[in-house]
Amino acid sequence: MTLLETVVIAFWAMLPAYVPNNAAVLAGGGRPIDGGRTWGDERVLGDGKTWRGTAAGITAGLALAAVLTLLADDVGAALGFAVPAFEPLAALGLAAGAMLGDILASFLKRRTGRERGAMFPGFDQLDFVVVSLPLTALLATEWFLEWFTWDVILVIVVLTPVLHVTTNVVAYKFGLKDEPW
Ligand code: CTP
Ligand code: MG
Ligand code: K
Repeated sequence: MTLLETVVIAFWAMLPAYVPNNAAVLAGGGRPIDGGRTWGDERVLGDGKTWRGTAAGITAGLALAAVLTLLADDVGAALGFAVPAFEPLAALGLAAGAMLGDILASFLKRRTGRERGAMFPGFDQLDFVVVSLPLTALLATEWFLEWFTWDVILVIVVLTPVLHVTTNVVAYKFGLKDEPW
């Protein structure tokens, strides 16, 4: 595989995990998942993790996976190398895993005294990768092993923080997000 192929496959394969966070930001609001409950002096998760945002995020990830699956053959033919079509369980692992990783990071933020919206370097950029990849490996093992080779995973770990920082700065500049991270 050339580096370009690896980068394209990594990006394509991760799109259903990338889009949920952005959809959650656009759709967020309403009832927080933790229902306002606290653990110790802090909220369990905080007002930034809502049912609506989470549902919208997972739905957006699944919808994008369905569209990419319809396009995979044609795009692969045009590029001259195959790109992944998503099995339903792979799509679910990527989309739900991304939201779960983000929720887990908020849980850890609250336990370490960080207020809602506080920066949490490393976690902010990779929380969704850390949960979506293992969950996908669990739910769709063969599919995962076919596409997520070690070089693809390495590209994801390097590419994701760059993309995350870029999209969040853009979203902040457009007034869609309260903080640029
Ligand atoms: N959001 C949501 N539900 C989620 C994730 C995000 O409703 N599961 C929405 C919230 O409106 C949130 C915004 O998207 O404020 C930005 O997401 P994020 O940066 O993850 O949350 P923060 O507000 O920064 O809160 P935290 O400190 O807990 O990460
Ligand atoms: Mg935030
Ligand atoms: K986050």
